[in-house]
Formats: sequence, structure tokens, C-alpha cells
Amino acid sequence: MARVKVGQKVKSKPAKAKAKAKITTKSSKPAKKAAKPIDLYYWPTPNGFKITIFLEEAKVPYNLHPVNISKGEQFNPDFLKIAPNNRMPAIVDPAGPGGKPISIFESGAILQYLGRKTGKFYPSDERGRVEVDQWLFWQMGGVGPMAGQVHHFKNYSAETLTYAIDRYVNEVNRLYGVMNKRLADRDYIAGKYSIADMALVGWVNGWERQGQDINEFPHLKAWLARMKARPAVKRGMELGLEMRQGYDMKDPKVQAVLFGQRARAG
Ligand SMILES: N[C@@H](CCC(=O)N[C@@H](CS)C(=O)NCC(=O)O)C(=O)O
Repeated sequence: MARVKVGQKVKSKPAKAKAKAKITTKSSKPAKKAAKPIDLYYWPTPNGFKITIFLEEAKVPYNLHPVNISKGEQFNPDFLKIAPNNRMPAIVDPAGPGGKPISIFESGAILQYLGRKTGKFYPSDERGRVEVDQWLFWQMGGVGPMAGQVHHFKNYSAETLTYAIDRYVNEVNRLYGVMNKRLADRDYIAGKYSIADMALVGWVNGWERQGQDINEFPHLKAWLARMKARPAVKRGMELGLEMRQGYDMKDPKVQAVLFGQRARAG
């Protein structure tokens, strides 16, 4: 359901829903007010995919605003107003609490908000919610940052720093082991399919680049296959991939934007 507002064009696959919405009939029932689309600030990376997966799964209409992080668009003043950490994803929901707009940064906070708002993929009972929260925070504080460090030292760094590579590859290996054990007797990480699975899938999908062999983790491998078989997950992880073409993380110009960032004045 993505609609591109700014920047390059992005192909939107689920066109069926849009086409349907255009059909007008002479019904006596008053027309239902269409939900205002959510504005998603996005670049196609595992953190961005978390949100496109949710929106696709829950069939929430959204406008896509590409934030080309290789070009430094995460530092645009308008973007920083909603995402002061100069990282995507971020959203603006024009119909937030009290019917007023709300902006949110940090993918975990966005997932929880969307889960609460829609009542989907995030249980409302306390036990179920705690179960999801612990795995969601485990992804946010563990799998994401550690796999991110592997990507950096193993794939992007100009120097080969064996100690750093080993440290992060080992830690990701440990985390994969934890997931594998957890998934031995359940289909999804918190039992039922939830925002915690959505947060993890983009990262686990990069296992090869993280120096891991998924075959060592059969339950995790089966979960990954289960996740990737979901059409909304597929759509979410494919959205806008073509925008990344032509940007090489080893390009010194891209590295000058993304690496070695320090506090900025202002
Ligand atoms: N904890 C943040 C991390 C987001 C993040 O690291 N986003 C990266 C892309 S995956 C980004 O926007 N990088 C821009 C930069 O490094 O300047 C979240 O989960 O939302």
C-alpha cells in the first residue's frame, strides 16, 4: 500500500487494495472515511524493513518518503525534527492520539505504537505483551547492533581487524544459538507471530554476511523460511531495494557520510 511522496519512485506491489478503493457504488450506506496514510521515512535496510513489513501485514495505508542515508539525507533539518538521532526509520501518523499528528523514531517504538494502534501482532494482555517486549528489546539491543558491527568490520572496514571481526561474529553466533533454542518448540519467537519476528527477520536474512552458517541452526533456518514465505514479509523486504543500486558502502564518499560521525553543533 505504499505511496511515494518524495524522492525517487518506488514500485508499489499491493495495487489491488488501491484499485478496489477507487470503485464507487451507489450504496445507501454513508461512505466510510478512509484512514489517513502514515508517513514513513525509510531506506531499504533491515531496520527499515521492520516497518514496511508491519504496514504490509496490517494493510495500513502509507506514504513512502525515501531518506537516502548514503547521501546524508538523514541530516536534513526537517527529518531531524522527527528523528533527532539522524537515523531512519521514522513515522508521522497524522491521526495520532487525540486525532492529532504524532511523530516517532526508533523502530522498536514504532512497532509497539503500530501494534497498539491497530491491535495487530502485539497482544493486549500483559503476559503476552511482556513475552513480545522481551524479544523485541533483545533484538533492538542485541541482534541489530551486534550484526551491524559485523557488517562494519567484516564487510566495510578498509582495515582487517581480526579481533573486532571475531568478537562480533562470535556474539552474533551466540545470539543465533539463543534464537535457535527458543524456536525449537514454537513457530515464532514469542509464540504467536508478532512484531518481535518482524524486527528480527531482516537481520537474520543477512546471516551469510554476518559470517554465520544457518545450517548450524535448523530451527532458526525453518523460522526464516516460514517468515519469508509470508507475502507481506516478502513485499516489506523488497520495497525500494532498487533505490540502493549505485550506492556502494565501500565508496569513500558514502563512508564519509556514514562512518566517523561525531556530535554536531546546533
Ligand atoms: N536503533 C535504531 C537504529 C536505526 C539505524 O541504525 N538506521 C540506520 C540504517 S539501518 C541509519 O539510518 N543510518 C544513518 C546513519 O548512520 O547516519 C532503530 O532501530 O530505529
